[in-house]
Formats: sequence, C-alpha cells, structure tokens
Amino acid sequence: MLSEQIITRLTDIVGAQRLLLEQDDLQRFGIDRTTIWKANPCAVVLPGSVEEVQQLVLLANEFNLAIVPSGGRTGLSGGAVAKDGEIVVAMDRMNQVLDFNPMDRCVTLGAGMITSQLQDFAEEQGLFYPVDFASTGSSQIGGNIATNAGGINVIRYGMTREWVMGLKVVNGAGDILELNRGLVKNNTGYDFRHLFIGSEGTLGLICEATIQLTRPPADSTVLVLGIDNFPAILDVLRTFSTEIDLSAFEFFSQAALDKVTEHRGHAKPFATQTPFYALLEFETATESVMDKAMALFEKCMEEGWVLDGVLSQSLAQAKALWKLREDISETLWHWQPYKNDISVRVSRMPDFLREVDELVASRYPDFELVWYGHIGDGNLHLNILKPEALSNEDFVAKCGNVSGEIGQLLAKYEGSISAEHGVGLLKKDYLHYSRSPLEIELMRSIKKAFDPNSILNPGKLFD
Ligand code: 2HG
Ligand code: ZN
Repeated sequence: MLSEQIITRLTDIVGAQRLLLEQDDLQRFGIDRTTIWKANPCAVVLPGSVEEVQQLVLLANEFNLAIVPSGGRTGLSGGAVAKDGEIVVAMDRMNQVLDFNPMDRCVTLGAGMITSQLQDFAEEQGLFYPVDFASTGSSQIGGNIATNAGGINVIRYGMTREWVMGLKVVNGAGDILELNRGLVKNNTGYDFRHLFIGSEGTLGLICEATIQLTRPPADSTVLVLGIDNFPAILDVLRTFSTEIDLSAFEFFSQAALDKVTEHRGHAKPFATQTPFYALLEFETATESVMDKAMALFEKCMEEGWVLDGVLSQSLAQAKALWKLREDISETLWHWQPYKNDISVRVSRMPDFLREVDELVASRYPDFELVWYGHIGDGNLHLNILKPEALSNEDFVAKCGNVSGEIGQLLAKYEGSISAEHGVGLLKKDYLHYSRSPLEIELMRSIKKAFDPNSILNPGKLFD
C-alpha cells in the first residue's frame, strides 16, 4: 500500500488520470506473457515525458521504492512482472515520432511506440524496419531494446541491437543520458548505448530511441521443406546459404506442425509427413535466384535430406506458409508450456539436440517436447508441454530441474540459456551456466554504477 504522501507526489508528477490504482489495471500492467507469477504492483504510472520519468525515478530513490519498467508486456521470461509491490512505469504514452531524417534514414521515437507502428512508419517513408516477430502488434520499441529482441529475420538483419543508433535513458540514479546521438562512427570510449540494450530494465528506463531504417527488400519467396532428420537440416542450411542470401531459415518439428494445423485450421504444406520442416525465405528479384533455388532444392532431394517441399507462388501463399511457423508459440499456450530459449553454435546443434532428447526421454518420460526455432541463428525454442496429470506447481518445479540439466549441457556446449527472450525471473537461476562468476560480479558492479540504490527492476537478471 502506498502512503497518502507518495500518492500525492506521484499525482503531482503524472497527474491523477495517469496514476492507476484499480485492481484491474494493477493486474493488467503487472504481468507479461508468463503465467508462473502473480501480478502485485502497488501502482501503475503513465509518464508523458522524459522529465516525468526522471521525477519518478528521483521519487523512487527518495522513498526507496522499486520500479518495474513496462512496455508491451509480451515478454516470455518475467522481465516485466511486478510481483512484489513495485511501481510499474508504463511507457504507453511516450509513443510519438519525434524526428525523422531521410538523409540519415534515422527516426527518433518515444520508447512506447508499438513495433508494427515503426514498421508502418518506415514503409510510409519508402524504407524498412527489419526486426520482425509474432508480437510486433503489441510489443513496444523500448521493450524490444531492453531485451535486444531477435525474431525471424536475424540471419539477414541481426537483432534489435544492430538498429539502435541512439538512446535517451533515465538511469537508476535519475540522470538523463543521451547515448550515441545517431552517429554511425563514434569511438569515444565505452559505448553505454550497448550496455542498455538487453539490460532488461535493470540499469535505466529507455525513454527515446533513434532507429536506423533501411532499403525495403525485393519480393521474396518462401520454401517449406520436409526434412528426414535433424542433422540434414544443417546440410540444407549450408547448401542454400552458400549460394543464396537467406532472410530466414526457421525450423519446426512434426509435433509442432500437427498442433498448429489442428488448432488453427491451417493447411499442411504437403501430404508427406517428415520428422522436421525447414522454412526458408529469400528475395527473388531476378529469375536466376529462383533457378538457383530450384536446383538446390533438387540437390537436397537427391541427397535424401529433403523428402518433399513447396515453394510459394504468391504473396498469400507465402504468408500462409509463414503462419505454420509463426503461430506455433501462440498455439502451444493451450498446453501450458514451459519455455526454453537456448542457443549453441549452429555446427553443434545436432549433437546438442540429441543429448537433450535423450536426457528428457530417460529422466522425464512423461514430458512431451516441441522443438522449433530460428535454426539459422542456432536458436532453439524448446517448449515442454504440461502432462494433464501433473499440477502446475509440480510441473514448474520439474521443469526447473530440466532447465538445470539443460543448463549443464549448455555449459558443456558453450551455449546460452537465453538466446533472445532475456533472463528476467525465469532464467536467472541458470545464468551461471552461460556467464562466469566474474562476469556476473562485473554485471553487479555495472548495475551499481547506474542504479546505486537498486530501485530498477530488482530481482531480474540476477539477485
Ligand atoms: C518465436 O520464435 C518466439 O516464435 C516465441 O520467440 C518462442 O514461445 C516460444 O517459445
Ligand atoms: Zn523466437
């Protein structure tokens, strides 16, 4: 419960309309897409300017209040969960385009802008913002930056980090920092911009961002291939990527395809059933690319890697094929999945996946695994489905054990316990499998430098 004094101070900063204290609002703003924790913030505030954000942070320091920065709350690791009476600072109102320069192809915007609005803005300017994923309709740019969001085009365009040219942030001490100011070249020591990207709201609140836009791609074609076994997916990846610039190389298992076709009513790509499917996308500006793709497809069939395939003949068909991959995450909510978002080097994926399959089959035989992900980036989304007989608590506890065992395997394979979703609350107990004790200690020192009283997103990333 907040004291009258703090309520008055919060109202002075954002105005009574922008201070939300009703249970409905607390529940809505206090949670992300995870289902493990319960929302329990003490208040939600909606600042309208960088100065208001600064005032809020100064107030939090004065009264030792914790702040949870909040974007579109589409996260899958609990990074935006407010479960311990924190104040949620939601950036929704700071969503305007503030500046655009066609020469620099840079746009400066409020961190609360929805990702798809940035994509639309770019298109209106004849340009392109290439970071793309299923939740672009509700995620916000600030959240994308705070988690260094990845998505389906990383193989070609990289993660969010690649597109951030500048940031205006309020750190945990309440200072306003302008980082990099849109410069392409700026070798003046430590680049704090990159520290804030992926910091999950633990160092500062991202208020404004300057984003690089690029030339739009030419029309592209989607190819879905039915693949005989997991190692063969990598043969296909190598074969295609040495000859063609791929903009996506995704994969999913037969189990994922079955669930998405049954529950969404999507048509199967072809009649043949195969253990795995790969989805490739590439620009087809010239006939020769298409000829090359057909020749590579035939080679993969001759080698026995690929058993069947379909090539999109229209934009509508390309979109329909993408749905088979993009709708998997949403479909799986039906089975209360426990999510793992892990990566190893692409070359190590077959051995790693085999070891995880063997581990789960021998130690957790009642668990169904659904594999899919961004295989071109070495990123696997392993979803474990809850067996009906198991209670929620027992399932989460058992999955925690699985994560520990997968963590050990990841340490052996020198992989990451979080490829693109972030650490948040869900993965912090496993951070040490990917980062050394010294690295984690250095992270703590960095947090102290930017957030000396630990008021920003405490308990996220590490304790
Ligand atoms: C995707 O690639 C998303 O579809 C979500 O990153 C993955 O829900 C998941 O496990
Ligand atoms: Zn993903």
